[in-house]
Amino acid sequence: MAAAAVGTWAFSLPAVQKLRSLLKNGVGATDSLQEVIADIEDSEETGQYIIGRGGYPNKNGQVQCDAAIMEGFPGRFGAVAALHGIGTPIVVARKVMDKSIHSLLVGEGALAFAREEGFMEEENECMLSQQSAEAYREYLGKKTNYHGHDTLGLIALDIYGNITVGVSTSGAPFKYPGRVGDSPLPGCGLYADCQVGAAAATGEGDKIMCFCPCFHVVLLMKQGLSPNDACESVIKEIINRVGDEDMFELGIIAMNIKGETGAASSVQFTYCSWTQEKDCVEQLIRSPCQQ
Ligand code: SD4
Repeated sequence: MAAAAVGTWAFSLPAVQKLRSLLKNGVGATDSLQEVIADIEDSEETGQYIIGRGGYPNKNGQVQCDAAIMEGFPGRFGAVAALHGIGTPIVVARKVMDKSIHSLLVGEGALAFAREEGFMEEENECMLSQQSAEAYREYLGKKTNYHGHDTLGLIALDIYGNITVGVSTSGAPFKYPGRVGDSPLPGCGLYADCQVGAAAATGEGDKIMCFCPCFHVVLLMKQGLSPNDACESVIKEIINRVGDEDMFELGIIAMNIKGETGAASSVQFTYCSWTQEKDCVEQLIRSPCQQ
């Protein structure tokens, strides 16, 4: 079977390139995703894209992360939310999927579980980068809200035909402590079905979670729509419901079980895609969907 990978935003390019090499070498979809997402979470540099270490802290100055992973097999899902002090939240989410009787752990409970699984809790200072600490100082000075919404979402299909989707974010910058976005919520920030495909979302999570867009995209692919058409149809339906004026930032990537990829967005959106058939990692741009 031909493998494939797709990721949100231009900064997912190195992750999709690495997925290409892992998947071509026969590494499974879930292991590959965990590895590339953890690399990005743990890097201070990519924190500016609202992910993991170096991500923007909450309004109390603490970095709290959300991460989730979902395999296509029914019930294979694990997530953590509002987790602090851990550089690779996706790895904890994977442990929740594999080892816990629960699916989603939050806050102190998620941290306690991580400790039990052997993760070392780090001081908050280690989770901040120079850039995010500076941004926080500015926020404290001006109390202005930052309006960036990046988030890493990745989908991988391995040569054995398994599909997995993973999402990771430090959430809305300077958020209320304990705020959880769309990313760790199944159907909202991500969804996968081994007979159909998978989807991942990025953008304004407080709004996104009201529409379950990833479940909807997978449902439309099940009804025969291509990944591109399914994403576009979901975005347009939401625009129709809320109106142009009130539409919020929402980008969706999707892949069907044949390894075809697609995306759509309410804003200009870059995503990265690779299919084993073409064997070329591409950065593709989607213009904002119109009603
Ligand atoms: C969230 N969708 O938590 C994620 C990430 C984001 O501003 O875009 N944050 O809402």
